[in-house]
Amino acid sequence: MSDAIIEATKKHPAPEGLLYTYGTAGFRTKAEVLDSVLTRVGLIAALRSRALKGKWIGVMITASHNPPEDNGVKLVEPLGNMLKEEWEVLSTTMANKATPEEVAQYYNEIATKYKIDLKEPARVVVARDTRASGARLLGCLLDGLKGANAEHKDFGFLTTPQLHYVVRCLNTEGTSEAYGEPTEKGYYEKFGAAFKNALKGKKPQGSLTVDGANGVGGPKLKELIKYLPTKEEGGLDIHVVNDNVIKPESLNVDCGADYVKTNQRAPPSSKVGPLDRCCSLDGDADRVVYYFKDEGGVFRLLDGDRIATLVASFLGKLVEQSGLAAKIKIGVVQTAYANGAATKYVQENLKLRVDCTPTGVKYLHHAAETHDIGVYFEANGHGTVIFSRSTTDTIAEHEPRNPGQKEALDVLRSTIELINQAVGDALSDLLLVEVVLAHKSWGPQEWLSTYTDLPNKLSKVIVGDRRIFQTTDAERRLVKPEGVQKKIDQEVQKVHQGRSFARASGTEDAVRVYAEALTKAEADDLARKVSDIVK
Ligand code: 16G
Ligand code: ZN
Repeated sequence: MSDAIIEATKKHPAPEGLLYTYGTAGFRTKAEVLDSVLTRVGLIAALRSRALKGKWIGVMITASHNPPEDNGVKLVEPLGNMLKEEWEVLSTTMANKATPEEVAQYYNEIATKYKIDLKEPARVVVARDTRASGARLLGCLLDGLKGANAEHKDFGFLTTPQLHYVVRCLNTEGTSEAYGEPTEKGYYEKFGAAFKNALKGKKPQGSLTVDGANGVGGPKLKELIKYLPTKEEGGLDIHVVNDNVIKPESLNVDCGADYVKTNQRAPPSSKVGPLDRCCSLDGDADRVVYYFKDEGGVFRLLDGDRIATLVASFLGKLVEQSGLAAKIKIGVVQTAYANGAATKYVQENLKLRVDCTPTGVKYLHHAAETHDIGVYFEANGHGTVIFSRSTTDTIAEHEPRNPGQKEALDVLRSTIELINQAVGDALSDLLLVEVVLAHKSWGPQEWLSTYTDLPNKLSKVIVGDRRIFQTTDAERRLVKPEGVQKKIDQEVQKVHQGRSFARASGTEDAVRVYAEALTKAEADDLARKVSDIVK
């Protein structure tokens, strides 16, 4: 097999002098320097599958919300989770091997070290977003898979969460944990049916305008709509905008979840009226944020924190109304970017526990797994809800004592079906939000009025070497460079309800500074002061 690996690697030589890292979002950088990485990811995926005795491993080619000229790749574990951390390190080492011979040697070293039987089958399922570089990079990946003699299924264009879904389905097919049909159609059927059942006759008010970021999410949502009840059937009136995937250079440009969240404004192309619900997906449709114009025409954002609070309160009520409150506890997981007002609302109004973890889905997901029901969302709109095995069983086996309990239990069960538990999924999340709003008979204004966000500011600071910034306490405090945290603390104390932190980005060569305070002026000022300190 070594010869085949050497051949494959030779076709896509690694550029000199570049250092690749498998970070929080896999490998992600300019697409033009990713060929060698893709081939090697193919080899790693094959090894990972063989290590798991031929379980299906996913490979997604995407750079999410990054600009059109970027691309990236990440690996998906058999149940649809993020790649095991140990394997992130192996991937990084593999990507940085200089010669084809070293690559082949390292392949065998991994096999020896992890006692991987190279005669085991290797099965890999691949998909990509709509970036122009995707087809070329797919070719590089397939060369790697061929070199490792791996079997593969190519699903063409999918959203990242759809790929996670397919991977989970393939590995659970025919078991008691079967997740669904391992096809794109299976995805639409599952979530379409769950949406209808979870609505349980409640009709969504008004319409929803969805900005697809000119990425893969737009066409996939249009497909999903075919499986949803129509407006006439009591369903949702959805308008898809920014769904131009024919022009890949428009991906994430002046639209999409990241644009809306970072700039705290609607895409300039938005034409909706006051109180019309809108949401934006990111380039691979694993994030969603909501927003609307209030009656005074002012832009209002309903971000990941808002989705988390909305969903946690809804599930809390359903659990209680089903007669399960004594058996099932809900926990909410956030990162340091969660608005202080959101954290306070969950703790004081919803009376639920809040955990804070470092940025990155794997940390949040892991923390959410410690709860019966774990609701996790990043403020940027990435998140989902996960139910422990025993909680799922408890809900499935529970016998309602009266019609009220039965009603709540039915909705709870369909809501579980509607949630993509493998990973945060913009399409599933938006259907979930719509179900909650329909049940509560809420428009965006009612949703917004549950609490008032503290004004905040997020800044990006370019520094000489971001690796010197080391954090503790879920990234809320700096331990290095020495003395910097003390200076930040001094500035924070000067403003009302101030909070601020600085952390090295995991996806860009920069340090991010977050600040919040009682007034916008104070938040902006605090962000500026802290940026000056870390510069
Ligand atoms: C990655 C993470 C996302 C996080 C973002 C932060 C995953 C799948 N994605 O996109 O959760 O919010 O990085 O970026 O974990 P930053 O480190 O540049 O701030
Ligand atoms: Zn994304």
